[in-house]
Amino acid sequence: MKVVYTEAHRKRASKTELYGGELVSPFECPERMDYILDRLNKTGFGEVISPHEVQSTALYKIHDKDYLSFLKSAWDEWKTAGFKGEAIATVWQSRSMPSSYIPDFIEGKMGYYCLAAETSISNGTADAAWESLNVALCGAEHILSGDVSAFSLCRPPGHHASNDQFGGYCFINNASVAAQHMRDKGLDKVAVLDVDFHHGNGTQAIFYNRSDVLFLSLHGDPMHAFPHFLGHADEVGYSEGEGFNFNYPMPAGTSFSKWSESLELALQQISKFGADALIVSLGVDTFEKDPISFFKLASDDFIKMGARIASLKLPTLFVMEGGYAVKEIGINTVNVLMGFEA
Ligand code: OKP
Ligand code: ZN
Repeated sequence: MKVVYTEAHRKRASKTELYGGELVSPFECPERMDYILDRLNKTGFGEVISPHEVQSTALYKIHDKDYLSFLKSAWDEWKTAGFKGEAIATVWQSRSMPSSYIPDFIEGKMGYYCLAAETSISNGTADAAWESLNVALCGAEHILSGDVSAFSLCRPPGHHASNDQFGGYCFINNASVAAQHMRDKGLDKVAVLDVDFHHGNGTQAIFYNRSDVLFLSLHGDPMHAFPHFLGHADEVGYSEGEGFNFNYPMPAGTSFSKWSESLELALQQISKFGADALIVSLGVDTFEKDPISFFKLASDDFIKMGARIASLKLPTLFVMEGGYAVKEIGINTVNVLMGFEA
């Protein structure tokens, strides 16, 4: 399987994450990629290739044009305002402030275009986000040209980013744009299966009223886990999209035997849908030692996960999302891919 990767992810080098009332070093760090590459090298798995620049209009169908401009200028505007630290949102249009104006000043714009305050914007963030998108699109191109599988080693991740909001370490929804690109290039039906520990709220919101892209997410119950405000089982899609969105929230302590019951239900839905291709939003933060999550998957379980996904026999693009047990992230990620190929 080809593994698409670029060193340009290092431009995403934020120093601060607001966590438990403190500014800490971000869980979503560049070293994550080093451990995955190291494991690929050690096992000899896959063929690591650099992305070529993919021409696509899919980005503009998934994300709001003004949001994309905001991402590009946010850091400069923040510095111009004279702030000393990294750009962090602090104020939101809450239930009690129902106006329809988008603020002019960067502090207001941050709240408008942000969905969670842990994610700081700093120098290079937008560049890295665009490079990460290109990695996803390049993987999609390989699937479109006939490869049975590919792995887009994206960083920063994407599944929390919606049409016009960043957060949860995500800026551009890589998996969603890849799905749109596949649709634009002639595939009729694409399924996105999100196995990251966190609900893929961005992807869900993007495709919520569409029947051409099926979205399914297995995740920690949002009553107890980020993103807290989406991901319940009764969110089934809207209008045209009704019946094309499936959530499988699970409680703390969920082990692979329980988790895989949800996976089987999701796989049945994907078969029934008749997808032409599958995109897997691959987060390995379901791992038992993940520092910010509460499932109990063991390293060997990721092999079984990959094998079960392969049973669909669909062209499959893996797109990297989360996973914060940095020392084990390589083993767990490559285990999924190896299980898939076996
Ligand atoms: C991004 B991805 C935990 C706080 C979590 C943000 C998590 C973002 C996860 N107490 N804050 O889905 O892996
Ligand atoms: Zn996650």
